[in-house]
Amino acid sequence: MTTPRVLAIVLAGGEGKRLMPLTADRAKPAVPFGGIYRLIDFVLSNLANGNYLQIVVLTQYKNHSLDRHISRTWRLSAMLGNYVTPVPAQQRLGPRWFAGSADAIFQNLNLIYDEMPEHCIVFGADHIYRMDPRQMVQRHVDSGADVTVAAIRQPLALADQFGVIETDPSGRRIVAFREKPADAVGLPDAPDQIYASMGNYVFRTQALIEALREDAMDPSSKHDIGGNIIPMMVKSGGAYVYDFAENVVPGTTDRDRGYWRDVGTLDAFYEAHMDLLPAEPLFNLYNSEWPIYTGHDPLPPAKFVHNDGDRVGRAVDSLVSPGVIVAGGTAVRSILSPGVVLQSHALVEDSVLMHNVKVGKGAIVRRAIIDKNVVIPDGARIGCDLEEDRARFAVTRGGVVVIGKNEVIPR
Ligand code: ADQ
Repeated sequence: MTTPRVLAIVLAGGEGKRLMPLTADRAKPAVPFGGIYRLIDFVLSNLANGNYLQIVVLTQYKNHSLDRHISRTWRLSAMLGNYVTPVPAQQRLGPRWFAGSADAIFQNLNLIYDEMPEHCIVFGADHIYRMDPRQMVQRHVDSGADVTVAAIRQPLALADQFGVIETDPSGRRIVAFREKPADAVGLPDAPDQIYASMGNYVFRTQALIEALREDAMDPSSKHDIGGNIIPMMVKSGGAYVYDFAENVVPGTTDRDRGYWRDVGTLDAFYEAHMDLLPAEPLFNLYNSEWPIYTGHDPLPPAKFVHNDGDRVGRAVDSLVSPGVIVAGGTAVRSILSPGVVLQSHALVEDSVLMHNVKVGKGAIVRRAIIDKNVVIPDGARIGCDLEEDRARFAVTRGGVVVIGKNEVIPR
């Protein structure tokens, strides 16, 4: 079997408005996840585990922490011709930013010409999942498609958040693709479900270049892959679907196979964290056959100690990162990121605490996402009275309190 030459392009320029305040000063793919990771680590790990090691990451908004994370963590062997390169918007074609995801690739066509791959993988950067991309590329090559779109069944109620796919009776060829329709109908065999695009595509390079050029000349286009490029390719008959349910990833079980979450909203982001916690998690970070890679500062091990001589710190059903000190406090069903400190009698339940959050003595934190460096004063109550919290913080529709990075909470 010959392996085709493939260049991977990761779209990481999304603004992530719906994740505010977590995206106030970082790009969505740089948002921390699961204690020690950032969102972009998941797509990059899937590509690296699949042995796709020439990767460009197109960035745009607030890309500082994203660029730093990629260049510090994702250093592949240049000697072997491997790379993960962050490419910020450079206004190469005049004084304008990327108009949309298609324009982002169009403005960087030189990167494709440099490699002249036979196929281009184009994947989004803000999903939590494991996927072996080789299986999708193989299907794409076998079918001779111009583009292959990865798809997964999702609830009909969420249709307006996704590209919705209709196939021919064989289930392989796409006959209609509508980006975020307000009037989608369910699938014939499951009226409450739709077939959603995962925002992951494999293109025949030549077909991609031609489509981008045609799109660039259309003044009415939004220059969006889901909104413009895929519908164009559907019209010309060259768009096929790859059903994610067929993807088999080493080390997954019946419980976590096929897990995929778009964490574009705060509630989805919170729920995806809770999926990590059960003894048999819905997404298993401990699958060493398909590791999720990341990088972080060298930190000492987490420690659990008595404080005030009365009470030992403990954490149950929780993920505890290096550098955490639980000094007499208690964490239940929570994620503690590096550098978190819980003081005596502090109680943290069902919460996500990002780097260096300090929870003072006797403070209670419930159903909350607390971004980096926030200090919760002694005795504070967060998530205990949502009316009170709404006056001070962001509270999601699902009732999760969200406190932004460096926010100062008055005593
Ligand atoms: P969305 O996620 O809403 O839908 P979009 O906001 O374009 O689409 O983001 C897609 C990816 O492209 C993200 O990784 C984002 O960071 C990146 N991106 C967005 N604008 C960019 C730009 N100007 N430059 C570089 N990168 C950019 C998409 C598809 C849907 C599909 C869902 C699945 O359009 O069809 O159903 O993903 O989550």
